[in-house]
Amino acid sequence: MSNTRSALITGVTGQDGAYLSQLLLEKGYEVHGILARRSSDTLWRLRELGIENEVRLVDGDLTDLSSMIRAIETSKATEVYNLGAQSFVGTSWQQPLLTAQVDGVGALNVLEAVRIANPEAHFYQASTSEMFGLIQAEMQDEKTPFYPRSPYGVAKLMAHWATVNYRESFKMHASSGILFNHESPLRGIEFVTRKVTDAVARIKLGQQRELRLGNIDAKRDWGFAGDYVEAMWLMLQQPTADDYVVATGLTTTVRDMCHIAFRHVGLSPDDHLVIDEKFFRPAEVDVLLGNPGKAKAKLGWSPKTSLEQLITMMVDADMRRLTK
Ligand code: NAP
Ligand code: F7E
Repeated sequence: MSNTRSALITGVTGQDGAYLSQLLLEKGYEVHGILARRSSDTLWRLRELGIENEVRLVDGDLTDLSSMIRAIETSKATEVYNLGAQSFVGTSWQQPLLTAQVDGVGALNVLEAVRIANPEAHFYQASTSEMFGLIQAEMQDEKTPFYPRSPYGVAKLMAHWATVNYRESFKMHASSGILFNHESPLRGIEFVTRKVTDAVARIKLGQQRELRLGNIDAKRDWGFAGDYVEAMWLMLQQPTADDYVVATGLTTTVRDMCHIAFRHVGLSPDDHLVIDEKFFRPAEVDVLLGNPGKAKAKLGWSPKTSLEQLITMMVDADMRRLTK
């Protein structure tokens, strides 16, 4: 009988799925990941980390309960990480029903699949600071009331409460990580940090002249995805399941984040940044600032990467990609 631990990750092709796979493989896990049917290549992140052939891919979709049950059965996973989502807030106003199906009902499908196929498995739900939305406290922690401001936030709130409810109803080891924004060189190009670092690299290389952004007064608590996946794993190693805020405890405007990126290549945003109404949202989350005190005290987790280190790492990675 093998002692190898087995994990199943939904959203394995996403930013966090790739870093979490890498972490679990390093720890000796057998890693299984849900691969949703797409016509284009979605494996580039696993490839960049050199683990494309080490992750065992299982066909499935969050909106298809039967595929989730089969994946849990065949993987024999004792840890299930639900990271799959339509995760771009802007798109959630264009596709609110899809976002609700994938991010809300999809999470319920995974919870049901765990309950049916292996109720002893430890479950992680990728909750989000977007649930705080119109913030009800200057610094948000696990006790701060929620006030989502987008269809994405609303769908994620359903998934969060479903996780709490399955823990309380069925005594499942179901934890919810309320993660604040986390970024990396593997971040999707539509999110503001990567949009900025990619544009800065292109401008430096003479491939682009301007960078068009929306609300640069918005403030976010940004950390490094590689640090944050460790917190996910730590949650599932605890004797009891719980909810944790994962954040840096610092907040920065989009404007100041841009300055870091441009400064790194000896340029100034004043010469390239254009404000474009097109990128403003119907309802904005003006500021987010998380208190990671509980995660520090109970999980022994703390962020290791500063925003300056994160953004310069991303600019350097985009420069390398573009000059390859
Ligand atoms: P991401 O890069 O957008 O990855 C999303 C993943 O979900 C992709 O693998 C995608 O597959 C998959 N997916 C989408 N629809 C699916 C479906 N119907 N069935 C199965 N899989 C599906 O997101 P991320 O940044 O890694 O974030 C991971 C999770 O944490 C998400 O749930 C996100 O909402 C949440 N979160 C993120 C942050 C953050 O700052 N990054 C903060 C808090 C919470 P394809 O590659 O095939 O599209
Ligand atoms: O926007 C402002 C925008 O799209 C950050 C997701 O991972 O984190 C992410 O959601 C801020 C917002 O991330 C542009 O209005 C200005 O205030 O990078 P973002 P997000 O919406 O905070 C949370 C925690 C998640 O859970 C989500 O899955 O930047 N902003 N100008 C812009 N944003 C974008 N994308 N593009 C712009 O041009």
